[in-house]
Amino acid sequence: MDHQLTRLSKRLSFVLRHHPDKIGIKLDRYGRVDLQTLITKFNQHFGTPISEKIIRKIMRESDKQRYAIEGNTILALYGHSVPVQPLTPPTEPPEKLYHGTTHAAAKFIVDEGLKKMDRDFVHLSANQKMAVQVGKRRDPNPVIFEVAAQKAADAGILFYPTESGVWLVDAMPAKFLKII
Ligand code: HQG
Repeated sequence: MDHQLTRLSKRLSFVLRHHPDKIGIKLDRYGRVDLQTLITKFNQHFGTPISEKIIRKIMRESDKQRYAIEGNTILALYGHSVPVQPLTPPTEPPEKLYHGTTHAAAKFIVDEGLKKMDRDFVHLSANQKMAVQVGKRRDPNPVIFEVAAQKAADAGILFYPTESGVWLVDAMPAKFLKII
């Protein structure tokens, strides 16, 4: 994806995940907003204009599915810091999931487990490769945790799938985590 589209995608994430108020839009409880309203307000606020065609191009060319267009609305699929309810009901997870992080964070995580920190959920990856990518954002040689997801689900933890291979949980106690 070219530089310009990446920049627009980051701005879309910024408003749909964290600061809808910055451009004067309101998300519903699932994080959705009317697509045409978003486009109008986005273009009033930012210098580089966006259109439905450009948004669909970003969605096609991104490495990950960050947004979904649902009817006449658009939403970020994960990554919120504003409170939103997941659109999908909780689902039985695969046996294992993964989480990539920094050495500094791993020191806390082995004792405290995974906490959601600044976001609305803890993010788990469907496979090791994705976890490495997530971890590499902040550590060139990230620590990868394997999550005993099915065991955690048996213990009552709710897992919310997203279309992007990211699984969302409220928290993950240390006893279900193992460094691999
Ligand atoms: C860490 C990107 C200390 C956690 C990615 C992580 C992902 C703790 C950081 C998505 C902790 C939070 C989310 C504890 C967790 N003590 N540190 N007890 N528990 N942490 O960015 O999972 O490209 O909010 O390990 O690809 O890194 O934006 O979460 O390092 O899918 O679409 O606290 O964001 O997607 O960082 O990344 P984040 P994340 P996009």
